Amino acid sequence: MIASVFVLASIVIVALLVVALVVVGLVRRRRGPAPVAPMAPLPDLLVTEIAERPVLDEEPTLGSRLGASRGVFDRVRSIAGTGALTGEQLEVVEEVLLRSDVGVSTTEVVLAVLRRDGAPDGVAATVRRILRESLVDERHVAVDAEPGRVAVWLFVGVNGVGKTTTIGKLAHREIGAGRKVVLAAGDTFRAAAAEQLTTWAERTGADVVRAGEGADPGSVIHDALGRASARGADLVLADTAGRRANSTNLLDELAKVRRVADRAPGQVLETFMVLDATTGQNALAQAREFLAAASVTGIVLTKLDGTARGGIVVAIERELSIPVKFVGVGEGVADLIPFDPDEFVDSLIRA
Ligand SMILES: Nc1nc2c(ncn2[C@@H]2O[C@H](COP(=O)(O)OP(=O)(O)OP(=O)(O)O)[C@@H](O)[C@H]2O)c(=O)[nH]1
Ligand SMILES: [Mg+2]
Repeated sequence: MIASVFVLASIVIVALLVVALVVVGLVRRRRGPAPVAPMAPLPDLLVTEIAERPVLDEEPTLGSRLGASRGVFDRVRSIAGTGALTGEQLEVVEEVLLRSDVGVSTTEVVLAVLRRDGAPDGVAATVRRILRESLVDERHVAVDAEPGRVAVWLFVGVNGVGKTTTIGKLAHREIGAGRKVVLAAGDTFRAAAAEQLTTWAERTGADVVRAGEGADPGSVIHDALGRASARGADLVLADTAGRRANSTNLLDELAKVRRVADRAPGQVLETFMVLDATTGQNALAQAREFLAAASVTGIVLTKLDGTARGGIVVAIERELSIPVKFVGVGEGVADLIPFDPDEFVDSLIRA
């Protein structure tokens, strides 16, 4: 009898202990994890160059994708006051501008103005104003061909800069605007290029004309124009190769492709030079090579989401006098934005 009372009591005690443990566990979980000691602050240089993570499921805006480039300007934003600048402050401005890749000449202009006038509206406002003045105002994108002809946009640039991806994004955009679009796989250097373009055509609802590896790019463009006019399409987006297999000059070939594309029924309205922003000043050197041969009408600057060197836009427009018409801010189909100079300088510098 006593033994069974003892066993019963033990079972009750064990049960109570288990219940108590469960309750304590639940309360702990509600309170969240134990607090973690705060991390030591990062050194200045790192803080300024950390990109804000883009919000990928929203329509991109320049502001939301320019985090790394904006970070570079933190040190300019933090210069308080509105009078003359100290030598040290001028050095900070110079360093920031060069780091953001706006280029030496624009940097010198900014420093000269700050030395001469001080910063009556604040340093950031002065820098913003001068960068904005370095950007062109006219950046119209031509899309309406003469009656009976088909508009052609040609895409040129060295390999890997983002030509094919940009064509896919623009097809999406123009089809969304109600246009009928044909893609011409003029990069016949490797078979995968036509495959990649075909995938974009399927994704966006564009038509695509392609030929085998090594085919003549001119004849692909010619066929695409035939298809476009037979089907009443509004726009042909023509891809080109960024390199050549043999000694044939790439620029000569581009000139030839352009001649074919501009022959009726085709009419070349835009020749976009695609540049990769992450290559900074190298992009500028590349552009100079292409300019003469390809009659470039606009620049598409890709990968602005992945660089702290967004200031390269300023260098490009100032040095080349060719407008940046679109910027790539990610790998998705919607990640292409018509370039707006006011929004751009605000995204970089405004407090
Ligand atoms: N983050 C980011 N990546 C991009 C952007 N544009 C293109 N890319 C990526 O860059 C890489 C090269 O893009 P492609 O479109 O194949 O470049 P391409 O100029 O056609 O290259 P070739 O055909 O080899 O001459 C791909 O991985 C793209 O997803 C952009 O705006 N942002
Ligand atoms: Mg390509």
